[in-house]
Amino acid sequence: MKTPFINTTPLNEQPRYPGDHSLEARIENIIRWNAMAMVVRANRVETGIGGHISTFASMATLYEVAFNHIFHATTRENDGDHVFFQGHASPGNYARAFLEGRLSVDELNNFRHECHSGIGLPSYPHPWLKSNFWQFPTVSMGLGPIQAIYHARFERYLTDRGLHDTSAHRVWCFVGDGETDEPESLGAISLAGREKLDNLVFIINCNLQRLDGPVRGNGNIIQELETVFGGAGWNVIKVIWGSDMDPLLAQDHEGILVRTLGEIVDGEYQNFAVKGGKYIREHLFGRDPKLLKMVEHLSDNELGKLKLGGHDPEKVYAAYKAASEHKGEPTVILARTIKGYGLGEAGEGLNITHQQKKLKDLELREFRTRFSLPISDAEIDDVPFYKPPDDSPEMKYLHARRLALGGYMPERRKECSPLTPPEPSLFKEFHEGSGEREVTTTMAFIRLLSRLLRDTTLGRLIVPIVPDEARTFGMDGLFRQVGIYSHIGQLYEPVDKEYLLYYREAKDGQILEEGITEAGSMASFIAAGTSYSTHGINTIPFFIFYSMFGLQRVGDLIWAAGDSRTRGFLVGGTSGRTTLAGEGLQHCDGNSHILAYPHPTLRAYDPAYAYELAVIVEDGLKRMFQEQRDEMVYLTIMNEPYRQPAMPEGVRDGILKGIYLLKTPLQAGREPQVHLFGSGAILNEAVKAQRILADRFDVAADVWSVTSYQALYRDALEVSRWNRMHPSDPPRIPYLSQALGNAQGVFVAATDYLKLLPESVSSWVPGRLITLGTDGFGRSDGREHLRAFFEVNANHIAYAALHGLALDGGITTERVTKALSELGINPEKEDPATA
Ligand SMILES: Cc1ncc(C[n+]2csc(CCOP(=O)(O)OP(=O)(O)O)c2C)c(N)n1
Ligand SMILES: [Mg+2]
Repeated sequence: MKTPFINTTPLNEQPRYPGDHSLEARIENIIRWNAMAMVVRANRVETGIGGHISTFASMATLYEVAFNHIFHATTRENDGDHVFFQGHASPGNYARAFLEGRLSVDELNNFRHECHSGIGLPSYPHPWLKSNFWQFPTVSMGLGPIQAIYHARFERYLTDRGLHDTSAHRVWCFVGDGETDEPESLGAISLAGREKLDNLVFIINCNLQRLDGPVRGNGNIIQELETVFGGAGWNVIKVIWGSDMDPLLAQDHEGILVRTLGEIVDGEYQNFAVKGGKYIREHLFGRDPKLLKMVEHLSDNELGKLKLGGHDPEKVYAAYKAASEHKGEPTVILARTIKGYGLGEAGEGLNITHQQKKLKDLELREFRTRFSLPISDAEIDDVPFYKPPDDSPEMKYLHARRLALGGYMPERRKECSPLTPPEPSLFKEFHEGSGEREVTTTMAFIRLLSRLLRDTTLGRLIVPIVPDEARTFGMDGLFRQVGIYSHIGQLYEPVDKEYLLYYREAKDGQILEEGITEAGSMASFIAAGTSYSTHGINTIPFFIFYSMFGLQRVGDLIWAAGDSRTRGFLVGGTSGRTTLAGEGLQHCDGNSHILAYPHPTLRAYDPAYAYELAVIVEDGLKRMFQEQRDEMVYLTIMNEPYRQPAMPEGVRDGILKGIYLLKTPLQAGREPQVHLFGSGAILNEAVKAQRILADRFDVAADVWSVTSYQALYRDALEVSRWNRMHPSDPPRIPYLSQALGNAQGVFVAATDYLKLLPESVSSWVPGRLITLGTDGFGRSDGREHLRAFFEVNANHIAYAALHGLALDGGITTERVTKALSELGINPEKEDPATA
C-alpha cells in the first residue's frame, strides 16, 4: 500500500521531546566535526587511505536521538538493545566513543591505520579487530539487514524455548537506501513480517543517494520501499519532512502540496538539496500558483533551510517511540536525509559526496561556522579533534543520558561460562565401527547429533539448522525427537500425523527449519553461534546444508561469521563431486574444501569414517565451547554407504591434525614403495588401489587417511614462517613431515575435490607427489562411472602410482604402458578438467 508522500505520524500525535534540544544539537555538532576530522586527518597522513564523511553526516541525528533516548545498553542484569550500525558510518561511532572517553586521540589518529604503532581503528565494524567494541559486522552491504532479521527471530527462539528471556529489548538495524538493492537486504523481510517480529526495527537512511549517484533518480525510493515492506507485513513509518513543513501542510486544505510532493522524482529532490531556496521556490512551489502563495512569506534563504525529517530530532524521536511501542509487526522507519549534510560545497547532496575525503580550507571554515564549533582560525588548518571540558554541560549531559540507558554502545561482551563437554562414552559407539552394516557418514552424523541432543548438559543448547534439506540427510527423525521451532506452535493437524516421524512444529521446537534459504540459515547460524557474546548463553549451532550451496553460495556470510567470532559446526551434506551420485554439474561439490581455505577461523575436515567424524565433533565441542575459542568447524558428510571400520589405536591426534597411517603394506615385512593418500569416500578407493597394486603388480603401498589438507597446510605454513623468522634456531618440523617421517618413494593423493587441495601440501611431501582430483564441471551419473570419468577410482590411483614408479625408474615404461590397458584406462579420454 502506498500512502501520501508525507510523514506517517501526524503533528497532533507527535510526542513531547524528552531531551534538551540545544545541548543535544551542540553534542551532535561536535561529533559531526570529529567524525569528519578523523577522515580528513587520516587522508592527510596517507592520501587515498579512504573513509567516509557524507554517510554519517546524513545520519548523525538518526544516531544521536537514539543514543540519547532509545538504545539500552547491556548491563549485568539485562541484555540491552542490539544495534546493527551502518558499516561505513563508523567514524560517527568512533567520534561519539571519543567524547564518551572510550577512545583516545591516538586511536582516532590511527583510524584506518591499524598496522601503525599504537592502537588502530578499523575502517568498519569488525568484531574480530575491535572485539570489545563492535558486535556486528555490517559493511558488506545486505548482510547487516539479513543478520538483524534472523538475530531478532533467534531472540524469540531463545525466549520461547525458555533458554533466555530476550523480551525486554529490540534489534535495531541501520540500512542505506542504496543497500536495499542487495537481495540479502530485502530477501528475508517477509520472514520478519510472517513471524511478527515486533522486536525488530529497520531504519533506512533515505538520503536518496548511493555511491555513484541517485538510488532512484527517476522514481521515489521511499514510496517504493513503503510498498515492499508494507506488503511483507511491516509497520512502515515515513519520516520525510521536518517541523518547518508542518505549517505549510496545515494550510494545504485542497491537498495540492501533498499531491505535488508525491509527483516529484528523487533526482529532482536531489536538486532541491543542492541548488538552494530560489530553485526550490521555482521548481517545487512554482508548480502551482497556490503553492507559490503558500511560501511567499518565506525568504529564499529560509526555503533553502527547510529541514528534512531525518535531520529533525522531534520527528526522529516520534518515529523511534512509535516503533518501540508497536506490537505485532516489525517496523521500518524510512527517514529522509541529505547525503553529506553540512558539507556545503564540499559535497552536500552532490553525486561525488560519497567519495569525499578531503575538505579545502574554506570548506573547513564553513563547516566550523555552520555547526558553531569553538575552533579558531589559527587552529583550524590542523583539523583538530575537539572535546569540551569534562565539567561542561555538554559532557555532563552526554554521560548522564548514557548512564540512564545502561551504559555506552556499541560494546561487545566476551565472557560466557564454559560448557562441560559430553561424556566420552557418548562417542564410543562411533569408534566401534558398523560391523557388516553399510552406513553413510551422514547417517553416522545424524545419529551423533541425535545423541548430542539427548545429552543432559548440552542437549538443549544445540541448534540444528536446515534449509529444507532435513529429509535429504535423513534428519526427519529429529522432527519427532526435538520438533521444529514455530513461535505459534502448530495450527493444523499435519498430514502425516499418524506416522512416527510426522512433521511436528512446536513453540519449544529445537530445529530451525529455515526453508530454502542458505543465506537465512547462515544468518541464524551467526545469531546462534555468537549468542555466547550477545546473550551470554552458549548455544551450539549445527547448520547442515547441501555442500555445494554453502561456501560458494554464502561465502560472504561465512566470512562475516568469522569476523563475528561465531562458534559452531557447518556441515556440508551430500558432499564429494563423485560421491553425490546422479545430481550433476550444479550440485556435485568438489569445491568447498578449497573455498574453506581463506576463512581464518574455519577448520575444515573431510572425514571418511564415522570414528573420524566423532573425534572431530568431540574436539570441536571442547575447543569452541569449553576452551572458548572463536572458531568454526566445517565438516563434509557423504551419502555413500560402506562399512565403517573400528577406530585403530593411537590415531586421534592424527585425525585432528590432518593425517594418519591407516594401513601398512599388504605384503608383510615389505617397505612401501608407494604411499596412497585418500580422504572422504575416496579413501576407500585408495584402499582398493593398495590391493590392486599388491595383487596384480607386486607393488607395496601403504594408505594414509587425510582428514584435513587445510590443517596440514596451515601447520606447515606456520612452522615455515617460524623457521624463516628464527634462522639461528634449530628448525621446527611441520606435522606432515613428522607424520611421514622418512617415507620414501611415490606419493599419490586422491580427493573428491580439486587437485589443488593435495597440491597445497606438496612442498612438505618428501617425494614425488601425484594428485588426482575432480577439477571440472560435474556430471550426473552413478559413483562408479563418475570416478572413472574424473580419474579418481582405484584403477586410476593404482595406475598413477605405477606411473610415478616408472618416472622414478622403479619400473619400466613398457610395464606402465601395459598397465594402462590392464586397468582399462583409455589414454585418449577427454580431460575432465575442461570437458
Ligand atoms: C556488497 C557490497 N558492495 C559494495 C560495497 C561498496 N559500497 C560501500 S558504501 C556504498 C554505497 C552505499 O550507499 P547507501 O546504501 O545508499 O548508503 P549511504 O552511504 O548513502 O548511506 C557502496 C556501493 C559494499 N560495501 N558492499
Ligand atoms: Mg544512500
